[in-house]
Amino acid sequence: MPESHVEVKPRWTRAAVAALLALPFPELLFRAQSVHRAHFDPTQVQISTLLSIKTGGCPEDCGYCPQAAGYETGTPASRLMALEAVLAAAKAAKESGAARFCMGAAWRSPKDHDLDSVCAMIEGVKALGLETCVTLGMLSGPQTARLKAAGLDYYNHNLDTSPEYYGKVITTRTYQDRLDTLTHVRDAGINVCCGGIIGMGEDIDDRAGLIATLASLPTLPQSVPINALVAVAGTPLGGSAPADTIAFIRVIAAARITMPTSYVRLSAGREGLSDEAQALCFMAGANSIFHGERLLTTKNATVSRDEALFMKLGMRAEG
Ligand code: SAM
Ligand code: DTB
Ligand code: SF4
Repeated sequence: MPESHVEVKPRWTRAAVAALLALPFPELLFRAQSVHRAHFDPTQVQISTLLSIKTGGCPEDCGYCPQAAGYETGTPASRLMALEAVLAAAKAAKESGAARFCMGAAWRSPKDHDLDSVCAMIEGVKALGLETCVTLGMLSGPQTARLKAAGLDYYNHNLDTSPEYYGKVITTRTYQDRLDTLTHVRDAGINVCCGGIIGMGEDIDDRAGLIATLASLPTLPQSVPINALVAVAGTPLGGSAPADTIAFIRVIAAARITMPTSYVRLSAGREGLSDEAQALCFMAGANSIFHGERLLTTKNATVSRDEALFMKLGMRAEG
């Protein structure tokens, strides 16, 4: 039987997650904090830094993405970066406190000769004493084996939203394609980083569907990025109103409760959150961030603001 047809028994139903999302906010946060403290030190935050190693010109049509070739977003397409430039960025990230270095490429899926270059980057970044993560689009089984052999620690591949809402955002690859890539990554023994985006016009039921699907994967993703949409002019979702902040924090809390041992990353969209909102995200169970002035193509919260926030909150980088 093909892997994609293996039946998965949900550990969390959509209805159970929807019930969590509908809890009174103090009750939801208490439950999330209780789960968080049973598994993690609530004062510690895992720090990852992103680098776009191949930007723009992507053939996919993800409605949120400034790197899709089909949208006029003013994001110039570039070729794969040179190894030396990637290693210089990784060294700077380490000096700025990152424990993990995440490299992203605007590909539908990597070509085998691209993987030669990416494997050299993984080996070089690891040699600097950093954990490695890449996000390169869809992968086959043999490709995941190559990445594993290069020493890759994490692969990021998001489900983005619920199975039902997905087709309203992306048409060039299916939800099942994404689940299949996640299966290859898991089977290769690479840690899975998989999450989604809030604020794309989805309803509460879609948010519950995303979290229930993530929490029902055959093994929990080790890392769960929860992104708030960064609305980029020129993309189909460029005119979206920001997601309600309390609703966003509710999704973080639901991710924490349903995936107790996973790192939950407060990801894209952090720049637009107040210090108070970020503090509530941490209290709801977020324990990882992207640190550094840029995400892939858009601005992140600044390094100096993060340092000041951690100081005010008495929180610190893990490790
Ligand atoms: N091309 C690869 C792929 O999509 O599989 C890897 C890079 S892609 C940019 C990685 C993830 O970034 C997407 O799956 C999406 O969840 C997130 N992302 C992209 N643009 C975003 C935006 N404008 N706001 C929030 N998250 C975004
Ligand atoms: C993830 O979930 N968020 C990151 C990372 N995985 C690759 C990407 C966010 C991208 C935001 C838009 C941009 O900067 O291009
Ligand atoms: Fe391409 Fe990834 Fe952007 Fe989709 S999210 S358009 S696959 S770079």
